[in-house]
Amino acid sequence: MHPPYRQDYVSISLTGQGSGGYNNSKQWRRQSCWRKWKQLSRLQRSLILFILLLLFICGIASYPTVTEHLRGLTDEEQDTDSNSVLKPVIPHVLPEPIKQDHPALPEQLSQRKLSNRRGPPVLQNRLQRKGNTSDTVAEDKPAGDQKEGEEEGVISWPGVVIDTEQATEGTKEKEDSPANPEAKSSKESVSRLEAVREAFRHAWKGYKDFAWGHDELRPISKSYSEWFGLGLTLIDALDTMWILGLKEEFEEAKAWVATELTFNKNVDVNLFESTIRILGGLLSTYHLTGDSMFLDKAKEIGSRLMPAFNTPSKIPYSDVNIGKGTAHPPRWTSDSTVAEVTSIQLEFRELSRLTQDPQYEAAVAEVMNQVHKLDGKLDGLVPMFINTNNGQFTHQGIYTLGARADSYYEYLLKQWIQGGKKENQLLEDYLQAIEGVKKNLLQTSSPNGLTFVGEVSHGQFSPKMDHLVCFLPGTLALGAHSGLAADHMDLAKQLMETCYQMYVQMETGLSPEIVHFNMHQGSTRDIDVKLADRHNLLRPETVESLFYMYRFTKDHKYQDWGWEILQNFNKYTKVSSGGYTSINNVRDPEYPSPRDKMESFFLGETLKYLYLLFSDDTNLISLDQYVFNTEAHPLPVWPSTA
Ligand code: DMJ
Repeated sequence: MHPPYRQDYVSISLTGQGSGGYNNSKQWRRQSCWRKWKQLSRLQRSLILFILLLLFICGIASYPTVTEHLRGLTDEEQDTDSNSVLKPVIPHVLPEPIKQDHPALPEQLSQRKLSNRRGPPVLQNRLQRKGNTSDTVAEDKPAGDQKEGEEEGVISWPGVVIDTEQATEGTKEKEDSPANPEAKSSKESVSRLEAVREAFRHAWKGYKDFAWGHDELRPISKSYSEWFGLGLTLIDALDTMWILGLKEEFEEAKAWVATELTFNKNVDVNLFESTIRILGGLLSTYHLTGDSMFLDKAKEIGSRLMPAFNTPSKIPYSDVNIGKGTAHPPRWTSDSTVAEVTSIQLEFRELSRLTQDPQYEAAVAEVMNQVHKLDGKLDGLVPMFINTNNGQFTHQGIYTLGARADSYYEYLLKQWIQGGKKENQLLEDYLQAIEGVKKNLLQTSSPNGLTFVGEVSHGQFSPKMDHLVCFLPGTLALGAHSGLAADHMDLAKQLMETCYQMYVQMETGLSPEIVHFNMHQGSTRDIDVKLADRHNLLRPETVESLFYMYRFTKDHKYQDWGWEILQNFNKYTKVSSGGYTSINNVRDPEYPSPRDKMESFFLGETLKYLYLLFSDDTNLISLDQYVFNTEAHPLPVWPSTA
């Protein structure tokens, strides 16, 4: 009986060797099974068939339950997936609960959910939708619009990955409760405040990891750049951390200032930049914290800057060597910039008040008095340069509210406010200048009639406007709030809309450095941008003005506009390893081209103003008690002595 079996066995063993025996083995298993089946009795076979049939019937009966269960599992998995979509690319940008020790935030702040809205902002023209504030929430392309091969949430270029995941993106839709608009508004405000804190932490992480104690972070190359070698970003950011309630970060920075910051250095610093950022930052932090260490440091840098005023005209030089105590103009000229010599007054006046040493105030007041009397203005508008030898304006004939003149106008009003609205000369110069703007620089664009501030060059009007000019709506609004003509507020509203359009009409939703407005009938678009002007340096002026406009009008559209801008900073300028970078091209959302620099004013100004914009607490730096210097450092309005 057994030989065939043995024969099979032998045959399989032999053919299986070295000839890919899988088929033979399978065949053998099939034959062997069949043979075994044949060897079973009829009863045994019937029993097996019956059991198989029974199993089959049970299987059919339980199918719906099983599929239901399986569907449930699948849905759960999908939920998990969508939750994972909600998570930002980098875990460290997840929002943390607000710390309870923040002086200005309510305790009930909760952890914010993140949304999965993605994609470049739609190029929008809000002009068609004026008055509808709900329209101002950014619209994103549907997910299906994403280009093939485009990795969601990340823009890459050689050596760089910028995190475009929207850590700040709209939680609004999910959290809104139509039944309770007040709760909605407060929830929204809390989540936006937290988003700014998150942006700050992310920027600070980059600075801490790669640039600690240096002037500026270079987030792409994970390094730093030095300008004055004085920890510029750290000092500029001190009061922002205090205002945002980031106490841990603040304490670390304070320890650095106390132990590492020294001004006895053989280094040339720019008088204006070091006054508004370092002196202003230290004075403001002293006022907010009451810690005299900051005042001591302020006194030291203030006194080391004083040699700048030792010029034949008393108009200060642009540069000072704070170690040697010498000063000089730039190598190529003996001129200083008008905005620079007239935008150091708030800080030096405050230093005199605090130290009871009049020399600081006297030096900067002399500059204002001279500029007040100078020939060469156009209806209160000043040229861009002033000579340090003869004290006269030079390169006359060009009038702008942009670079090199901007903060002259801002400081006329703010000094008047700082001093208790008594110094009439400052007020008169301010009012005359605003009339000069209206008469000479104000125009409207075509086709949509945007009001803008252009420039005059030797009698010729140019429809060019720097982003820097966007400080003006805020300053006009502050003036109107301080009792000046109501039509200043009307102009502020129009210019605010224009500055917002400078963002909205760009493909990244971020403004370029300079725009040109079309004025000819038949133009198809209001704004043109030259190739060389397409960069964005993370500047603050528009969000600064949005803050003033919201404080004074309580119109939520200004908060919504700021929210869009923050989201676009997160989308196009946030660097995954920490920090934010200025970019070269606001018109190319696919390749905004990073410049590898985070300016100190991004932390000193931009994020601070965004935070204050989203806060409904008008006592958080009350505009009746504080005046912001041009680097967003709040200094007190002097108490009345009358
Ligand atoms: C800042 O340093 C100040 O706001 C200055 O007045 C203008 N330039 C930058 C910000 O853009």
